[in-house]
Amino acid sequence: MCNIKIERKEKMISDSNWNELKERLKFARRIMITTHIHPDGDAIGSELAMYYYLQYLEKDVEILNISSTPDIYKFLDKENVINIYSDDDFLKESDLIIALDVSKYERIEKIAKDAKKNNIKLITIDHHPKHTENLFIQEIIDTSASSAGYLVYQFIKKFNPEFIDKKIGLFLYCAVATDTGYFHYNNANPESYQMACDLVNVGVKPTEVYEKLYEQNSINQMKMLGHVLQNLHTKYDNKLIWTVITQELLKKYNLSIEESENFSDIIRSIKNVKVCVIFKETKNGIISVNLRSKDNVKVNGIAHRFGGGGHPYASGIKLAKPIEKVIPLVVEAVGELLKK
Ligand SMILES: [Mn+2]
Repeated sequence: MCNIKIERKEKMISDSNWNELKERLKFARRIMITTHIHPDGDAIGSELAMYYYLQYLEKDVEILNISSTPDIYKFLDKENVINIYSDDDFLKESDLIIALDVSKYERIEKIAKDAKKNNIKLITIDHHPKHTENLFIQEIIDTSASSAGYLVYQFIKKFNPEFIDKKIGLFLYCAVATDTGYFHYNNANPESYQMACDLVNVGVKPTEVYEKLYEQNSINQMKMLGHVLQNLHTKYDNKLIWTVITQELLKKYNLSIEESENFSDIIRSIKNVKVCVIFKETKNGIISVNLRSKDNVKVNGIAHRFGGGGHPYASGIKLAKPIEKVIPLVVEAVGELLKK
């Protein structure tokens, strides 16, 4: 047991927050769970843990998402309980909607609009910074938490620790593991290791999970990565490395944009690089800018400046401008950041 007190950057979620949520659940019969568009491992893992927990509490519960589950996370949803939100039938009859890993209601798109229209209470459990304008009646937000999964874990552990078994442990482990880059990003705090330790104790197998999450690349993904690595651009003494993924390139290798998701991890591994940027051309022509950084260089300021968002070391921007205009804007902004 580690007895060192952990200094929190911000006030932790208090017991009263969790009690308030528990109280709301008590009076809710039907509950809808959702997460942001293009869900990641934290989103899917958190949803599944919460889903089975609410079932355990004998609630009528469904997971309805805006986007489909990425292939890489499908192994988690063995019983196919995650569905796409297509109409408001279930929503309309819900007493509560719990959004996980969502701080901005726009990220649940139509669900936010339909919840408002039907007057359904929305709650969020998240680790992204708060947004001022919001629809949530309760925001359980802790930006010092590694992941939404960590918060869901805290909640379940507080009221029903016996419920966290190997099955639930896997969901929670994947949530925290994916959001911390398998425990090596800056948000991999002592609590995430403590949580991982608890989950390994209930039977989660880190080696198996790693293989499922990170060793599933296709030959074409590796070939396209080869192309991307051949075409890296460097600036500011290699402190910035950037590359471009076009629709043409994706077509050539028969890949979707999501299948290039983990490329930034590989690029980030270059010695002395501080910021790594991938410019991705989406199908509708919008440029998605993926910013990753290390060594205390925080890129979320740049993301905010261009209307994007995210975490200090992993943020994103979407710009409806031609790529040749987007690149110099971002490259210059990174240059200013690195001068500081
Ligand atoms: Mn997350």
